[in-house]
Amino acid sequence: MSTPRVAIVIPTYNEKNNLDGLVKAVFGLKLENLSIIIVDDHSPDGTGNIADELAKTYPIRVIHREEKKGLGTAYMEAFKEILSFESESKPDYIFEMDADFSHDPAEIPNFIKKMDECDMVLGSRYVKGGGIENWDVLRKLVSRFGNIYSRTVLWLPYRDLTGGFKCYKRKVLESIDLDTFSSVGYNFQIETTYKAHKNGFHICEIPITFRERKSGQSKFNLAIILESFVKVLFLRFRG
Ligand SMILES: Nc1nc2c(ncn2[C@@H]2O[C@H](COP(=O)(O)OP(=O)(O)OP(=O)(O)O)[C@@H](O)[C@H]2O)c(=O)[nH]1
Ligand SMILES: [Mg+2]
Repeated sequence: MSTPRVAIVIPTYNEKNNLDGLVKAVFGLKLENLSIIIVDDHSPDGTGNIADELAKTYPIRVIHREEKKGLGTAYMEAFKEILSFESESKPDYIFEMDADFSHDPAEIPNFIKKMDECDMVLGSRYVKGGGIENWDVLRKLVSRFGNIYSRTVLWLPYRDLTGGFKCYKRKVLESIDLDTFSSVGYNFQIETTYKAHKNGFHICEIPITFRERKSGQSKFNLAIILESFVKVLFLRFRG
């Protein structure tokens, strides 16, 4: 296959201290056929304007939404837009990535390489070689428990179901009905992998090192945990 076209989707909410550096680090990899799609939810800190500025220099498309509507719906909107591109500009590989440097841009080439043999690659903190830096014990426990819970309820063989650094072949997204998603928030990560698995795709995991954000505020809260708890049960029993 010729060099695959790669699109990296980055949802942003109040990431003014991170976005510029991240975009430059991604394009600094000098990968061919790479573009970024930023979905900004009218960030009060002006991240959307920074995105527009960056789009003047780099191959970036910015989707502006009028208010904060959740990570899951941000991805869904970006995926729908990508799938509606003219066929010659449709990306072959589509990444999900956080804006806050928790996901290391230097690991992007590892995903692309692994995509030769897989339909979808999950960046995993819980396989050999993966890890987490600077999370407190409580956050680690919640993540561990969330993974064990969803693995068990959904009968999935993957170690990291809640991570947000992952890559899909376009056909995987085409196979998933993006209008039937029940998750608005972070549970989206579990739901996409579950649906891809049910559709029979070959899903692989590679180790990543996740780093706690250095700048900006965490949006993680109890509502996110509760959404996942309930929605995983919904997924299991309603599909
Ligand atoms: N567009 C959009 N982006 C969001 C929303 N919520 C979170 N994000 C972005 O999604 C990515 C992941 O969110 P984070 O807040 O970093 O979530 P996290 O990594 O679980 O938690 P912290 O890093 O501790 O805050 C970041 O790039 C956020 O800016 C949202 O409602 N809309
Ligand atoms: Mg984060």
